[in-house]
Amino acid sequence: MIFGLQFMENPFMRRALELATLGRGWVSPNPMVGCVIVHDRKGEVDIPFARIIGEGWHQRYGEAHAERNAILSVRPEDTHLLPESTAYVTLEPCSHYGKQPPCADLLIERAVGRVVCCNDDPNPLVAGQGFARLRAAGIQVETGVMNELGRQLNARFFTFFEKKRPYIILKWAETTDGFLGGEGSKPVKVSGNLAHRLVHRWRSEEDGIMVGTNTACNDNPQLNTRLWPGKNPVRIVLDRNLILPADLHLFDGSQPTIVYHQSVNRSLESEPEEHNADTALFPLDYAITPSLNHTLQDLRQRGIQSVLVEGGAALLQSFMDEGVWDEMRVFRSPGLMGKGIKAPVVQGKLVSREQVGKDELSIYQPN
Ligand code: AOF
Ligand code: ZN
Repeated sequence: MIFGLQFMENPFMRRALELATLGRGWVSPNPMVGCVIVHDRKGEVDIPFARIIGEGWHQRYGEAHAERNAILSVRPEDTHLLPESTAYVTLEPCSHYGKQPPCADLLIERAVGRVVCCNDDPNPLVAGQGFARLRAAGIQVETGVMNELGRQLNARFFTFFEKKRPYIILKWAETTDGFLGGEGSKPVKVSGNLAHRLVHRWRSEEDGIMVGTNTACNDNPQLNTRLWPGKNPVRIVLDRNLILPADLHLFDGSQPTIVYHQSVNRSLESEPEEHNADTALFPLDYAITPSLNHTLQDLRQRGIQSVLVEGGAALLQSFMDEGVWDEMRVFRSPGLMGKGIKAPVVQGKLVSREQVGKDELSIYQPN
């Protein structure tokens, strides 16, 4: 790889990255992928004279990959230009039969002249074989272009394969004097309406949302995306001794819900009530895991690539203590509580800060 290639701006790759983001919230556990096909005589023409002849992105899980959508978008009168064109793809074209046929084969079949990518695919089903197949067919291949932005875009996908656990986002709202909840068991609203809505958007972007026993019990959260048009994540609740009452929203069967516990005898009291047979309900899934790490491994086995941890304080702290987190999203809200449950002390480096209604949102990443 040429030095500095990973940061160098390329307008076509920038466009492909932009297209990829349109799949956010809809493609997981697949990565977001974009593809731009440029008639540039295989990179010989200066960029100002090159012309985009096709564009596409991976839109929905299970549906066509980015490369196929880009190829399909090329007008019939332009298809003869493919051998003189470069496909800018944000990820190595796949080489396996999954829900879709291999993109590498399609690019070979349509005789695309050159393929340029941001990242190699860490999925062991692909991992270099896509590039090998293209090269074997005589297609020029370059990778590592805007590599850093590609990794940021699919941080969940890369974390899942490289760290072998889901991507973890810790989220909470605290008052100016550093409390995230009151003294009693009654829930206290800390952040404002706009922040609330943003959290629902975040929920639609992750595979799972996790809460601990106290939060499940005191706040009785629904953990859905009713304030945002998006898919509902899997609900994950840690209920070590299976003490949560069956009438909580969490157990209403409206979304897939996993209950992690350490109780060998699953108590009958914790079974949900019989539901109305007319509605399609998800059965609760109970799993015994002795530690946080085991819980994460179980989630990995289930293909859950990212988890938004919504509290409470003890659960958030345990992720920090174990050093398993990738982002912290903290709302700081005006107002003082004086006493109550102390918010965790933030760690890591500040990567962004912005105002969301009356609340200030700060995002941190590990050092
Ligand atoms: C690509 N282009 O747009 C995407 C790729 O089950 P499948 O067939 O949808 O394959 C999923 C895997 O394919 C996924 O884990 C990742 O390795 C790759 N995703 N590859 O060439 C795309 N979304
Ligand atoms: Zn593919």
